Amino acid sequence: MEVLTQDQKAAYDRDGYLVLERRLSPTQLATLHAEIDRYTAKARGLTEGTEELDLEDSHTPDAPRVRRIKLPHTHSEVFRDLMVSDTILAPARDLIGPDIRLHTTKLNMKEAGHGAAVEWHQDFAFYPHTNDDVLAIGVILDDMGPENGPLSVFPGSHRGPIHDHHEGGYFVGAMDLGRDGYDMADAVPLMGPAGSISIHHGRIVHGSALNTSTQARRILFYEMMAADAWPIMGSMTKFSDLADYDSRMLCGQSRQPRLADVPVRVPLPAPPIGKTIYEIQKGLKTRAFETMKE
Ligand SMILES: O=C(O)CCC(=O)C(=O)O
Repeated sequence: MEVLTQDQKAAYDRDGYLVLERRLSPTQLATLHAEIDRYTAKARGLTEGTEELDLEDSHTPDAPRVRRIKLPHTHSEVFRDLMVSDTILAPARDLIGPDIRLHTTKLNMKEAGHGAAVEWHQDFAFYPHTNDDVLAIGVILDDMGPENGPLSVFPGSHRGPIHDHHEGGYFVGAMDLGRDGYDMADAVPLMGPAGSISIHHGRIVHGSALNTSTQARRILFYEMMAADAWPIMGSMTKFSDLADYDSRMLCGQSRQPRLADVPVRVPLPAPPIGKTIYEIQKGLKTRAFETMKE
């Protein structure tokens, strides 16, 4: 083990998540915050999202509202450098081994007063793989409390089925908690001071509410998997060829696929609208979380 204790690893295996408090220094945090400001300044005047920025439905050119910085590692050295640092990769290696491939990155903003909810889902429903050594590391960029829309998880749900994320004949990227036997009261919010790190398993059921508080809740996700977990048909893992796929190695070496006995559902037919989870989940008729009333 590089940074985690055996107890932390056992807790992750049992519960499907971990929170590691205060892993980033105040200087690192300040650098990340400044980099975010550089991006959000670009939103003023925009009438629609760009390659870099996904905008809230309530965004206007004069009152800019950024929902997500898309694929930040592809256009920002600050976010890329953190991704390949031991701050991120050492705990990942402790959990899924030395050979790791990137799935994607995103910085979900959830600004004070309006940051969008994300409906309950399992990441593995969006990107089924040949085994489930798949996880997401969240860099918590603002103090995360119960009021500002923390990511919440159902402990142990990563050991259960992959639930149906379809509605109206399409993949809508969200499940129905009641139908699938969950009680919202059992969800655990992953909270901690800014600079902490959350880790959640690719199969864990998770979601987060609208941020109605006066505090921002920004979190930077690095999603990755063991290099021997290969995407299966329909997985929203985008690559053009093997060279492109292998260029996503974060550490160690590329591996041949390893097949494990894991539950899988195929996220097809593809959603009729959009590419981001916010757009895909618009296909849902009944939402668990309140949306902005504007
Ligand atoms: O930002 C959040 O609270 C949840 C994000 C998430 O689960 C996702 O983007 O897949």
